[in-house]
Amino acid sequence: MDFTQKFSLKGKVALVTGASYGIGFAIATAYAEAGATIVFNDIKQELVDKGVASYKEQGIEAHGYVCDVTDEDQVNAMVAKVEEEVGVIDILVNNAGIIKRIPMTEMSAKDFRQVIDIDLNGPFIVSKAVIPSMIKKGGGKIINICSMMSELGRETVSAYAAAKGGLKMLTKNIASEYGEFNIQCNGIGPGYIATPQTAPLREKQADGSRHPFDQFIVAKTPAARWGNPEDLQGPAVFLASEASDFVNGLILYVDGGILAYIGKQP
Ligand code: NAP
Ligand code: GCO
Repeated sequence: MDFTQKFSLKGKVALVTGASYGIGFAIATAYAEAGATIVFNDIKQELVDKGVASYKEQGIEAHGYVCDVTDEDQVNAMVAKVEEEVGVIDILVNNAGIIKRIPMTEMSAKDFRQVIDIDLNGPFIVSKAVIPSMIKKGGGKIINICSMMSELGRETVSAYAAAKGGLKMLTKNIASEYGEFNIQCNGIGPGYIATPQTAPLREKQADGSRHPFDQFIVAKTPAARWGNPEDLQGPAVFLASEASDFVNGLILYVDGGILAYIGKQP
């Protein structure tokens, strides 16, 4: 048998949430290249339209839907529409997410709740919506986009770390509860990736020097660079494919070695 066929996604329907651009877009384009039909959502029609156009530029006929992952009615309606118009979802990537960088004691409960709602409740709502059809179909793959902050804290990201830590455990619980139905649920923990979400951390300073955080992260990363969304494509295809059918409840950190490294002696 051609072993590489185990990494094929031919004939599969993949929903990647919040995938008009950024990490979700990179993962979806890799899935399309591996043979999957791409479905994605965003909260604004204009972004869905932009996303469809971006996929088209890559030669991909993606199906875009307006849906806020925190709204259970919208999610259930979207999943029903996808099943009718495209097919049962075989692969779900819970990618949609936000971050608010505010010192905890200055953060409103409203802001804290919004991050938890999108980054943790969203994946719960969307997973709950797709699992019944996955069970009927004989199995499926769920990949949750976790974070370094699923393991580490830092100043100003209390809500995000709480959400991503919770998402790590939701991943393990879905794996535990639905493994017997041939559903594998795993996470990807990206390191620091160059996307719009981290752009503020890489902004050039007034004097043209690199942002202090940019310098900090490069020093903390054994690979000595920021990650690119494309660095996540191989791990994402692996976790969506038959090649990972006995992998369940894993958080696969794709971080250039940050979590392994104590840091250079000053
Ligand atoms: P991004 O560039 O900010 O993109 C986030 C996407 O999620 C956008 O398309 C956004 O749509 C969408 N979204 C936000 N709220 C939503 C909602 N309620 N319903 C549906 N879609 C929603 O972020 P990214 O860097 O690509 O990150 C993607 C995922 O990876 C996130 O979960 C993030 O936490 C995680 N992550 C990122 C990094 C990194 O270094 N970049 C590292 C680890 C983990 P709008 O444009 O309409 O807001
Ligand atoms: C931050 C960054 C990180 C990254 C990512 C790291 O402010 O520390 O935004 O949280 O987004 O989650 O894995």
